[in-house]
Amino acid sequence: MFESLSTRLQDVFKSLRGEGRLTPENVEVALREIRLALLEADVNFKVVKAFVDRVRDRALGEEVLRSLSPSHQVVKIVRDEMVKLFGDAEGGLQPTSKRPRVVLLLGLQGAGKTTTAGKLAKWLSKQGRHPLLVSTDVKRPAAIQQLNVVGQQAGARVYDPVGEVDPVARAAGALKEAGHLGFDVVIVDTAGRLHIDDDLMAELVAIRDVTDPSDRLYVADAMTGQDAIKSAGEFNRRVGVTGVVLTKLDGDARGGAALSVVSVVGVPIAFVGSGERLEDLEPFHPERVVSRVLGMGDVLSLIEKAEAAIDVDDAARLEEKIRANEFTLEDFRDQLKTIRKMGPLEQILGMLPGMGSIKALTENKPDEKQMSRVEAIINSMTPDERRKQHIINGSRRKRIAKGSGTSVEEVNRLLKQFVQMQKMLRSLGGMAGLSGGGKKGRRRAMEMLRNRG
Ligand SMILES: Nc1nc2c(ncn2[C@@H]2O[C@H](COP(=O)(O)OP(=O)(O)OP(=O)(O)O)[C@@H](O)[C@H]2O)c(=O)[nH]1
Ligand SMILES: [Mg+2]
Repeated sequence: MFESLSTRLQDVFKSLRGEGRLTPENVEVALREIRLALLEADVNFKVVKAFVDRVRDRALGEEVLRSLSPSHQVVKIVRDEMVKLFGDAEGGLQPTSKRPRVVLLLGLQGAGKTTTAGKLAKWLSKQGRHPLLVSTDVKRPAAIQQLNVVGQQAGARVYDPVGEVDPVARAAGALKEAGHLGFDVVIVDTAGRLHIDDDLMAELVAIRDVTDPSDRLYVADAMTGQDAIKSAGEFNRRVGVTGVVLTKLDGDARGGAALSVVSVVGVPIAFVGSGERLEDLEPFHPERVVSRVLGMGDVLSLIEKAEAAIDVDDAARLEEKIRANEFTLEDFRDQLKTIRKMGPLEQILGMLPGMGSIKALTENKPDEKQMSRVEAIINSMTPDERRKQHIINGSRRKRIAKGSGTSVEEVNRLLKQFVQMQKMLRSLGGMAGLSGGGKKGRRRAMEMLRNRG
């Protein structure tokens, strides 16, 4: 459902990455686009404003613009802030030692409470728990029967004392029954209303007081617009909400309103429902959903790895060397080491979205062994040879090949590649110097260098 939001944000990121250097101006342009994308997805305007302000504060912070990849950093900030927007807490139920624990489901008519009751029962049973269901919806004639059917589908027991029409007595009875029969969870389904009214709220408060639920889940239909925020706030004020269940995520709703519920009401998303079947419920994982919305695969963990492996000062020193044409075989070896510090090459490439499917890559996997051999060759050289590779004549090549357990051909190949690389770096450094915008050119050189691994 977050598809169009997702597409728009990804476009913003793409153009950000195209910028060699990040300035307050192009951050501002990106922020404007992000703001529009969120508003278009029906996210509450106050939530959007606060979000954009937070991203701006952090993005313009000094350490971001100084970092190795400012645009990636901005993407990361947007990701972090979005996770916060989604509630910044892993979903599921609250920890409690109470037995039986009680889960109370609240919400407007048709939001999906009864369906969610069945889904939860199924989810809990799968984890070896023993849920007991009870309906307190005595207003709508078929409501109790509906829960009976759902319970049967979920293979869970439903407490249904025939003739008992008092919602509070039904809930209290279920609790007692659970205690007698050893059920460890009681799921209480409640009546919905088209609009919030005092009768309903009083009824819910009474049920809450008699059952003392550890989880009071507000069930929100993702399809509802901004109204959902108002009623969620009202339920929270009157009954107290511990978590949100977002339902109907399989629909084509823009979903922003439901998201705003989390920020405005200040409670995390506990579960998401994405279909009518009882299997269609899962605990909410903000990070995963955000990654999906932002379409970044595991790129962020790749960036984190790179940032961890590459020392900013080392990188600056290296840039300086490249500019002064002093890039040696020793530096080359250090670069290789850095790349290897990030983990197996295959794994690194696998983290890039779309890379796994590129045929050439699967057929022509980067060769870890090859990298070790290159390192071994360089290690077999004397310090002098590493700094001035032109002194490496025929007999030295033979010695290096022998010392590294490789062949003269391999040593030749490496030296040839290295000379080509030096030439390329030199021309890039020269270009950068001429254009005056040296930083951009050097950065590009660094990127190419890193890409060579
Ligand atoms: N597509 C889709 N439909 C859902 C989902 N959850 C619930 N529904 C459907 O939404 C409708 C209402 O669901 P209920 O569970 O009866 O909602 P309720 O909140 O109990 O409604 P009341 O008891 O009348 O207040 C049903 O047709 C469900 O099948 C979902 O995640 N996806
Ligand atoms: Mg219902």
